[in-house]
Amino acid sequence: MKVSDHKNAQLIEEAKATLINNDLGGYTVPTHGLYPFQWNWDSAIVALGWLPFDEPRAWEETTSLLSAQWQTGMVPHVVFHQQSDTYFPGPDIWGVKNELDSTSITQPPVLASVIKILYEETKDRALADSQIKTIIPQLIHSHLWWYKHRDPENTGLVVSYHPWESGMDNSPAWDDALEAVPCIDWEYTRRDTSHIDASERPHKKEYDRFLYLVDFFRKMNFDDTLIYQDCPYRVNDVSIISILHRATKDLLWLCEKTGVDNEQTEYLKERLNLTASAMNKLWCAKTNMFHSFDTRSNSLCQARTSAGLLPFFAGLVNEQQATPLISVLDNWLEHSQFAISSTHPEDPNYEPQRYWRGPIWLHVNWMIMLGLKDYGFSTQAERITDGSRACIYASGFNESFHAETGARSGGADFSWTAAMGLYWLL
Ligand code: 9WN
Repeated sequence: MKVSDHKNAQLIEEAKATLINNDLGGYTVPTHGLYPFQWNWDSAIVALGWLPFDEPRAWEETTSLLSAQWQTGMVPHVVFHQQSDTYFPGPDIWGVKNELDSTSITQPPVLASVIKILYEETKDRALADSQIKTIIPQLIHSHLWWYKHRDPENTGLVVSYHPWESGMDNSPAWDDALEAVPCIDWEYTRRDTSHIDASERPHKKEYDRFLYLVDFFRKMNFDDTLIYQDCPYRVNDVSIISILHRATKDLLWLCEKTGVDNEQTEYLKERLNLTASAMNKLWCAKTNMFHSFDTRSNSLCQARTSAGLLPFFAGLVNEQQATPLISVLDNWLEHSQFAISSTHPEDPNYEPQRYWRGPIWLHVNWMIMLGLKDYGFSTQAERITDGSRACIYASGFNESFHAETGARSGGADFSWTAAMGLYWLL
């Protein structure tokens, strides 16, 4: 389904206005109030939204994020550029003492894939060439950090220490792994449920553990080695692994284009091979899907979530897996006229309105769609594109969408949804 040209033009203007209104000068907040800072994977996606109408601003979105890169190479999950009391937990709880306040964890590293798109689609070659000179070394530093610090035993599969790192915070995939984490023993006041109805947000039992982990990182002095050894939550997140894999390929493409060829790029190539040979560990022959793996209990995370389709984006689905995985996807799409829900509708923990337990997230659909196209599954790619567009037609630029009705879910006037509208759907 498509709307009239007039309606489409109106939606484009609304999407632009959303980004402009969420622009705090060099970085774009996901939405005012609920998320008043710069988030890592949000900013990467948002740069794609700026690209068609303000290229310098698109680059700036990425460089402002990279300006908070840690000396270790980690690009933090949230950058606290300026103070705000509408969000919890803020910088005081995280306790990081860097020049720029940030959290002490990271988020899915989709940035290099976005930079490749900016570089390929630029209309201002001189600008792109000058930006890329400083960005490529920063990206290499970040990817080396991922492999060396998050997979120190060279298993091929990096680990994540917090559901917030996945960006899919209360996904049912994390339920069992999170239950093994103690609860914090101090009182706190959440701010999210003063902006959004509690029925659309994670439960207290999840926040108690989210915060325990935040305390734990601070107590470990943010030391990567100690955290790797002792963190009570340590998972091979199939979404992060897939996004990192694709991003490393895209980074190596950028390196080749710009004549960067050294020991570091060789190392990254070796890492790609290592991941490809380890992926079978995340495949489940019973569900015919990929799952994350809990390295503490040594078992696959049970839930069937959209993360399990992201290996398409990475090119990590082999010939034997592609056909059964496409059957799973076809069955998934039969449940709604909209796009892929964050949890499979037949999963026992599916909740169509609760955040990452059901609602539809457009940027995840975009990544799955790109992967399907690469594999030649164009019918499914088009179906996902149409279903994603239908979400915007049904209810505008929301954080996410009710899995069955396409109704608004989460925050309104949301940057990454506006960006997906501008770059992909409108
Ligand atoms: C915690 C900003 C972020 C997204 C995440 C989404 C949500 C934060 C929260 O909002 O997470 O990082 O407080 O709920 O889950 O994917 O990056 O939009």
